[in-house]
Amino acid sequence: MADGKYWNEKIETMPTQEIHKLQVQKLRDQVKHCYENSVFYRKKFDKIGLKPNDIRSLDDLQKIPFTVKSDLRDNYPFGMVAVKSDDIVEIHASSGTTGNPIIGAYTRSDMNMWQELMARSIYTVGGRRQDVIHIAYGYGLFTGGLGFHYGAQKVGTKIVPASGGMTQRQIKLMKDLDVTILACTPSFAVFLAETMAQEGIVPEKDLKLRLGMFGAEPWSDKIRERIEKEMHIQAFDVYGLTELCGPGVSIECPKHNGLHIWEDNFIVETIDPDTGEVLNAGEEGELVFTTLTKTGLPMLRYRTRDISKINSEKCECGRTHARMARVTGRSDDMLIIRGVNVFPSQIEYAVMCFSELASQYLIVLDRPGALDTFVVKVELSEQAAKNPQTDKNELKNDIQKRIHIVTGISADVEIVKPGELPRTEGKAKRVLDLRNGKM
Ligand code: DLL
Repeated sequence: MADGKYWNEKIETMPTQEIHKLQVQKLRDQVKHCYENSVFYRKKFDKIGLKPNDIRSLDDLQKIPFTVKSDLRDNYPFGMVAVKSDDIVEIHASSGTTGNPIIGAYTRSDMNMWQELMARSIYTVGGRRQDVIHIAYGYGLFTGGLGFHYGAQKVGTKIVPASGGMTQRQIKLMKDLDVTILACTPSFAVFLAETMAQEGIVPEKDLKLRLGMFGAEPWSDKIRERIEKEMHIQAFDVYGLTELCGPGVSIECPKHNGLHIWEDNFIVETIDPDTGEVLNAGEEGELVFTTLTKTGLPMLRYRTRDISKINSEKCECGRTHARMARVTGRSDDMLIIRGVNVFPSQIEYAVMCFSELASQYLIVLDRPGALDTFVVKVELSEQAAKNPQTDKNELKNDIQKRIHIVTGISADVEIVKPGELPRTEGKAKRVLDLRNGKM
């Protein structure tokens, strides 16, 4: 149990040169582990004649080919795993581009590492044993709920595992249980704040809330200001992905000048998303992570598709671990709708099995209030339009159910007449995202 300013002062404030030395040692072990235990990595290395011993410095990292989301999809579920099946103790998942989810398979030591990183993250924002944390990230396959839960257990806070939904009840619990930390997506935080205002709750009077840990989707400083003002709290950005562990990859400190990446567990690079060329610190590009301590499903040079930039200077908070700027976007077509990752190809997969529909579809996203609206417009086929037996209401319900099964979230389906959706001459435009600038 930590006390003082840092969870692990030695590691968090370690001089950069020493962190790099530690990273090289761990990188060599991680590469050896991958080569010796994962058929996937061994094949990848053998194909270009690379041996684990060729990786002796951080610069050598560039010799290793990138790992991408489709590698996980193609090797679903356990083709990339680097331990015996019995050593996997927990599995999480997020959306893949097609029917297969992206799996995170963790060993006991991976779970310990994740818990430690989440504990450090909660501690960094000021969370302590005396706090009461309300976790309104979804529990289950999504890493948000349980990731925070494990970290909070290690810090020793009182945990309210609220998960998603039932907004009014969540607010009541926050009030009655003297909740001091709120952990959820930033859009749900805005929604909670709006609902509190409608219910006449004055956070600074009625609640003990003081900190918020928000992530899993992009948000802006404008939204931070709004949440901080409306909830009377300090808000922190938290970043992570299932493939690396879940939340706990990086965390904003009280200086609010970037998110510290836990460099004793990850090496970060930024690359040009088009050419793959490695960029210098400070240049904006796609984040690429290499895990240093993972045993179940290690990731060597994993392309996240998240766009950001890195600042390696020591932070005023005393931590030396490099900081990433807020994620500003993605270099692929993945959409994050109400905190859930959704690929347009999943919608295509869901709607194309209905013979009553033509092949055009359009996803329309908006954010009129705090939460995203998600509409899928589909076109009736000429044949179905002419057929008096076609029951549009039944069809709409069936499509909505199907989309929910495939993506895990609810969409509003609108069935339009044949030929009504816009056609383009070049690449089909499948997404109309009107949320930009609203968050
Ligand atoms: O979203 C893990 C997480 C849970 C992070 C709770 C923070 C809090 P996935 O479902 O695998 O994991 O989605 C990962 O979400 O590649 C980013 O595109 C996006 N993302 C995550 N955190 C942030 C953030 C969790 N703070 C994908 N800002 C990532 C912007 C974020 N985007």
